[in-house]
Amino acid sequence: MLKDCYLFSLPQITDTRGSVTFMEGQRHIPFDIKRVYYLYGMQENTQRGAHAHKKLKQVLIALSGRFTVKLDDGKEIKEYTLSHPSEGLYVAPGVWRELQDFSSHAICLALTSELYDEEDYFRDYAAYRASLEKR
Ligand code: T46
Repeated sequence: MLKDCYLFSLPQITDTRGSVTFMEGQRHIPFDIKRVYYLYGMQENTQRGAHAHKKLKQVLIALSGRFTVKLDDGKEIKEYTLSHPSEGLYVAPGVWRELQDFSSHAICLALTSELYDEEDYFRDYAAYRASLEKR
């Protein structure tokens, strides 16, 4: 839930040529990475996400630009602004997420613990809240 979500720093090695950031599953990323996807081409007032996952763990990284991730576990709401490619946000299963306030040229990289499975999504907020009450 929300208390399990956190921002963290990835390695960054910088020299006169620029910087490199790298990540390995189970070392820098707290799971084996099964899937990678990225979101791009968002207009400034677009919202993405607006769902929760039952099992999926993921790390979000702003490869370029800036955006806000709003997390909600039914008890608490927290907002994180991602704006640096060496910073990751771990999003635990069972947390509703909304991505918004995209700057121009924002790219959101996502590393996930599971392959894509539509059955893993709560895309309806009322159904998500109802599932929390059954826990
Ligand atoms: C998340 C947020 C941050 C696939 O077929 N495979 C994939 O791996 C993904 C990510 C999407 N799709 C299909 C499913 C939909 O037909 O692409 C279409 C758009 O996906 P969606 O509406 O889920 O996109 P977002 O940006 O709202 O959500 C995505 C992830 O799905 C989600 O896990 O946490 O980014």
